[in-house]
Amino acid sequence: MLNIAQHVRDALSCGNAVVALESTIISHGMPFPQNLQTAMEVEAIVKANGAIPATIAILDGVPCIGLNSEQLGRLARLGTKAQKTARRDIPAIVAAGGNGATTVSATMFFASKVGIPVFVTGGIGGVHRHGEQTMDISSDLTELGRNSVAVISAGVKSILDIPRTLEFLETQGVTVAAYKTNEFPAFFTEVSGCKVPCRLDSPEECAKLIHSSLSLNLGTGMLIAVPIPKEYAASGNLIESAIQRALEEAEKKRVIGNASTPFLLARVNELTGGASLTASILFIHQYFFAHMIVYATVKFVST
Ligand code: PSU
Ligand code: MN
Repeated sequence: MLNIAQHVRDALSCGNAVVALESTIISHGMPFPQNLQTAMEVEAIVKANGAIPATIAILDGVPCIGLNSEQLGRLARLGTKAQKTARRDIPAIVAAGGNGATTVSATMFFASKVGIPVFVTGGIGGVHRHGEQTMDISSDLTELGRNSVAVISAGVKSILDIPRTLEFLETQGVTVAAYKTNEFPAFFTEVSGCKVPCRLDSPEECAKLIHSSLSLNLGTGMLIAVPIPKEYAASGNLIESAIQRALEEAEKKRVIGNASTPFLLARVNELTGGASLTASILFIHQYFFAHMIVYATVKFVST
């Protein structure tokens, strides 16, 4: 039922480093052709750091672990015509032979199935604002509680309720750490007002943490958050103000459920005249450099 790309299969069988990448960020995160360009650049950064990228998506009903450039192009062109696919959506897309762009939860599920221990992305889902009433809590969080994949990300955007997201992760038994900071980062800004239980200051420390979780066979996932580089703090703060406005609009328009994240991100982009998209792309590149530094030693420490 799974199609593992040959280069990913080879790397896994030789014990070489493989990094999982999600695909909702390609289909719903930005328009064509920026999405394709970003996806290709991100794969190139992973390769430049000595690992094999495995972008995960469902094409014609087949879950694909690792996409070739033609498949990546197809997904980028499909854009939002590909269905945003969280864990719960997987059986329906497969049964219908459809095209699904996997969120963090579905990507983690497939990464764990084929034995990829590390997954790098931009922002993950979390507890939505007013989640205590709507119960809109991303399945990314429950997936982190049930799969032993380490997700390295830029934290959680402030479109979400960050304190409750961290509470929920604690309940799920997810190890949460931040890189060279005591605070959990909020993607566009380094500060969220929330302390993390674990701080890591070097790639070696990250690698040891991942290794200890895996060797103890905890079975739960891990979130390592890498904050925005200081030089982008100013533009990050501008985007933060647009986020507040987008949140008010979403509430008035009663945008709910899985339409909420794409609505908010698109609206923030409009409100900032495209700046948030440009910044996102830039930040994603920066994060990938930071993330890959983290990843580079993971394999070394774990063997
Ligand atoms: N947050 C972002 N950018 C994103 C997403 C979340 O800052 O692109 C995407 C990811 O694919 C994530 C998904 O896994 O949205 C979460 O959606 P939901 O809140 O519907 O679970
Ligand atoms: Mn949701």
